[in-house]
Amino acid sequence: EKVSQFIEELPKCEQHLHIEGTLSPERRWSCVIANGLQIENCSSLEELSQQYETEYVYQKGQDPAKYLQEFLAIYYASMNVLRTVDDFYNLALDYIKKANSMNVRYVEAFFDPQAHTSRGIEFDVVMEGLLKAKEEAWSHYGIQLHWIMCILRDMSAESAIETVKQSFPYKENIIGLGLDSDEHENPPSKFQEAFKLARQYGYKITSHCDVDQKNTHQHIKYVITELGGARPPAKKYELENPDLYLTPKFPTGADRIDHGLNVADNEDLLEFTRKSGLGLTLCPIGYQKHMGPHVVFPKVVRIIEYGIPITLNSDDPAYMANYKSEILAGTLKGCNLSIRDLYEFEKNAILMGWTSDVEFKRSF
Ligand code: ES4
Ligand code: ZN
Repeated sequence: EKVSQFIEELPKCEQHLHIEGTLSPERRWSCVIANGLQIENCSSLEELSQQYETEYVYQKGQDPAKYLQEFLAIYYASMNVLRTVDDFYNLALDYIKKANSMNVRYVEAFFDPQAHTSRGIEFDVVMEGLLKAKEEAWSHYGIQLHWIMCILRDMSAESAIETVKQSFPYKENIIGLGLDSDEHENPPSKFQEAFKLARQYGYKITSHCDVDQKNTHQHIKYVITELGGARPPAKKYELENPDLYLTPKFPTGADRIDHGLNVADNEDLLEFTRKSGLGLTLCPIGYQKHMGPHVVFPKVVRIIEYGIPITLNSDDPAYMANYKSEILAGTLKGCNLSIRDLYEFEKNAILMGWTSDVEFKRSF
């Protein structure tokens, strides 16, 4: 009908997507074959697809508090098949083709280098594949793809610093540093030094503030006010194009918040977040699976009505079974929004976007 046609045609952005979370059963199986590997209890693509549909999706009755840990266990085990430059290139290009089919034109995607280096894959192998895909995304599909490197917060602060240092030769092709993986007992403050270093390299800064975590409000406040320390002065292109960039208002802290749904828990936090000038990358359809729509959608509505800029995103679409277009349709319905709202969220994404390409932003 009319709404789905509007969604299909709307030029769209993606700002909260883990590229490893787009690993389809088909691509995973082709890596198994190409690399001469085996997957436990699985001898065909059909069986693997079956696993994705039955075991990998959140099951009703599973403990919601353990949702993140259980998801991450599957996510890391699954990406073990990624070994070569071609594997990373194909992984990313599969997503770009999917994005192109949905008219997603601007992408800032996460990757998790430590999930690969910790199992013996060279940092350079990961980067070579991802950067080749970035070039192809632009030259062949006209999609701007930018990479946000993420630190695994359940690994050490030292490993984080080491990883940021490893990324130095690629700094022109890494747009930001993020923080993901298991938030339990892993506050953002643990990584302050790594994030300060990232700022020296010119990276923008963001962090997951996952939903309903222990000390979630503290973590959100820390990310907003402290993470990465002093923000560098605005770039010339940012100052000259204030209509194209969201301007963070506090002198210190992150440039964005990933998730952050719990800002809706109290008025103080809502007010504080709005004052910060930061935007949130929400993934409402992902939360809704384990938290239930009656909890998630009112919080999303509260954040929107408070005037905090948000974008709608798909997080780990191979496992959460929803890509961008379904995210928009599902959130529109769940929050009782209008297509005008969806248009505004894509406009927010452009404002929140970190690219220095003002021409592209203006043309969007
Ligand atoms: C993630 Cl949803 C989520 N949270 C934290 N870390 C992640 N890595 C991939 N998806
Ligand atoms: Zn995420």
